[in-house]
Amino acid sequence: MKKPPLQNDWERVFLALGANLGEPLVQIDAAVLALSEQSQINCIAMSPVYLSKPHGSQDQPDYMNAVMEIRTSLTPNKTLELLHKIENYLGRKRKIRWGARTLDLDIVLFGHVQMASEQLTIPHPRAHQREFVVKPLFDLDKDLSIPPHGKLSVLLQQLPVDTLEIVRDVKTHYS
Ligand code: A4P
Ligand code: MG
Repeated sequence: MKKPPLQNDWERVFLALGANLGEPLVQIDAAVLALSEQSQINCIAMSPVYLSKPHGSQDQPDYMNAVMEIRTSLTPNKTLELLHKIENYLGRKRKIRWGARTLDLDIVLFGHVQMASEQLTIPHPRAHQREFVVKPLFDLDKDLSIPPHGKLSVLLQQLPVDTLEIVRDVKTHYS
């Protein structure tokens, strides 16, 4: 689909992708494709993909995780709605919170937005505690911070980054 040129007022957004059921890498790539087909989204870059130990219930397979940078003209709530549509389309069953899933798409950062509603908290409230989010975010932009928790470079020092295994060691730039 032909997209309009990137507008300066489109928000710079970082999405976390996670999967630990089915074929995680296939689902992550399918989610990127689905995002790239949206007229109100421009995909900018994709981090390397990591294999990570599960946070929460240990009784589930390891996860594959990555972070994607996009630009969008959608609002935060419309973006969340779209992510849920893509999760459902790609077979996500919401059964157990923090349990195994075919695909989880979370909003980590949305420009400078800070908000907390019943539906949506931005920045993602647990992102700063997660090596599988902080490391790929750092791979995309070393200067980023997660408000109010601070710079990624500092957060990384407190996280077990050495438990991450690289599955796909490429950073992809789309435009
Ligand atoms: N919600 C609020 N804020 C956000 C946000 N910034 N982005 C709400 C996305 N959603 C947000 O999420 C539950 C509700 O959170 C949504 O309906 C939305 O309104 P969900 O995706 O339906 O359920 P969930 O994913 O089980 O819950 P949640 O809270 O998103 O879980 P987490 O915190 O994402 O944890 N271990 C490893 N190694 N890798 C992982 O990717 N993921 C989880 C899920 C646990 N352990 C993991 C991983
Ligand atoms: Mg989620």
